[in-house]
Amino acid sequence: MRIDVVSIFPEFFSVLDVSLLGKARQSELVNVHVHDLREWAAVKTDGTPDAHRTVDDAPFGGGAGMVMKADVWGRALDDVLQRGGVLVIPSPAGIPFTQALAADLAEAEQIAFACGRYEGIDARVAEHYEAKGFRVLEVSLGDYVLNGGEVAAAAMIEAITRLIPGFMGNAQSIVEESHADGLLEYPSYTRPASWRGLDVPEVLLSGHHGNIERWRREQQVRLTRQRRPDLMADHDGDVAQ
Ligand code: 6GU
Repeated sequence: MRIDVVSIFPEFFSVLDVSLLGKARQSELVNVHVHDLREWAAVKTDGTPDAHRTVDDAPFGGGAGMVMKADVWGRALDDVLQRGGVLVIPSPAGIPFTQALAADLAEAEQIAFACGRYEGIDARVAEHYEAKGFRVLEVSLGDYVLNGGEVAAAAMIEAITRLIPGFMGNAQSIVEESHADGLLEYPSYTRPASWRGLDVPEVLLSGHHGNIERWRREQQVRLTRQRRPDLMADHDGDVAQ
């Protein structure tokens, strides 16, 4: 997989060099290229130079904040977006980013992340690339507002790349983790069996695999009901109602 990120804060993405993702980059399962949007702001569409390398302007219709310019984004994405690539635009107004969407995007040949700041990117940019036949997704991490798309893109890149086959050491831990089956993960414990007066649930020490599996499923349902009742609709027939 190839990932391109375009941002006015390319240095932010040094976080991708560390952790598991750094390993995947070295193994060339994923190729990440980070670009500075201002590279495409030095010369205007009419060929005249822009010494300030302006990337934003006031919104038509008035209102607070600035909007990122379609012409600058168009020049950048014309260069960066490959044939068959998916354009992802992080936005608090986007569709929800879920494990299912991450798994879907893990199959893409290329993903280009267009990280906007301020009040977002001129809406014609998404419209243009959609009309050109690209898959374009405006995607939100959740119902809160970040200053820009950078943190969201980094989170999405981590969630997507760890699903690329061969990336994770232990494929079973992907099958069992939170959200893989629409439920939150069961609680985990390790030694010592007793710590500050708190004991590990007896069943986990029993060696009885059937009972352990049943207990873990009950815990998944209990935690999901308690913390994420919105996820429970798909599991109405499950244990421990
Ligand atoms: Cl994708 N972008 C911004 N700016 N804020 C967000 C978000 C994205 N997801 C949640 N909040």
